[in-house]
Amino acid sequence: MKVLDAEFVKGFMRMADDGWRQGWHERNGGNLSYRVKPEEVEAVREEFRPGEWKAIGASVPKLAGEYFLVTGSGKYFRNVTIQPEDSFCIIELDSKGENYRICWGLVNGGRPTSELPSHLMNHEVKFIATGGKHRVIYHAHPANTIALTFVLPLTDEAFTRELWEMATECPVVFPGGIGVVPWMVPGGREIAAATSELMKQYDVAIWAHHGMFCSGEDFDLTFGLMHTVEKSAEILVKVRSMQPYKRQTIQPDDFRHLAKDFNVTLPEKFLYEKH
Ligand code: 2HA
Ligand code: ZN
Repeated sequence: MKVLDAEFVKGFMRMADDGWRQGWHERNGGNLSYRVKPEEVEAVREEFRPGEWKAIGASVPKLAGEYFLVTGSGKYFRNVTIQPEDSFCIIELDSKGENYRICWGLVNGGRPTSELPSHLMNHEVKFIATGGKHRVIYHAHPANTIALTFVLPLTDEAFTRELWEMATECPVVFPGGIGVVPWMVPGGREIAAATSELMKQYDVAIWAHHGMFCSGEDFDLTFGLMHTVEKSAEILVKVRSMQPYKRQTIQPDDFRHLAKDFNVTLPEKFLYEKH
């Protein structure tokens, strides 16, 4: 089968295009990666032309030998559906999880996303934490979430609680909460380590003054998670634009009742009393 005819590749392209249409991917902003299933690799392997091994810039031994579909560095999400072979690639990791090689795509040259260390370290943490269930890591620049990083305290507790309060579905969609990374230089091992540390407990990490990372089992769940967090952030921006305080909101005990009825566990550290 041709790579571009495979369902997992079509799903990847649709998600990238959905993100572009949301306005989350100005210029070359954002990046997306998917850990390809063994049977999906076999189905398209005939088109693979492996290149040179190159250093990942991080060590991910638990992902040795895995294949990833990943957007290219400097490439535009806007072009993913119309120039797929130029915009993303399939990479293979070596037996140590320290080097990668491009097997398909990026036909006009280039390399995988500048955030490859963050993507792969997040994949490794989630691979361990979910027993291999999570396959998608998504980074985008949604404006409302970024705006909140200028006005809310940069803590997991503040972001989780404020965004839970803005839409009743939120504590059900991300019951584990949200992690926050303070401003750091993007692209390197340090921000990758800080993000993957948070991904041990959360499926969402916000990068202050930059954007968001989400992890999930498939394209629908991961896109839906980013979409839900950003929608909630948009509501908070609207509320704060009307007046600086909320006249009424969902209270800690309301969340406890919701948790019981919806069978989710909401950590008590997010249900603090406000003064
Ligand atoms: O340009 O979003 O964080 C890609 C990015 C870097
Ligand atoms: Zn970014």
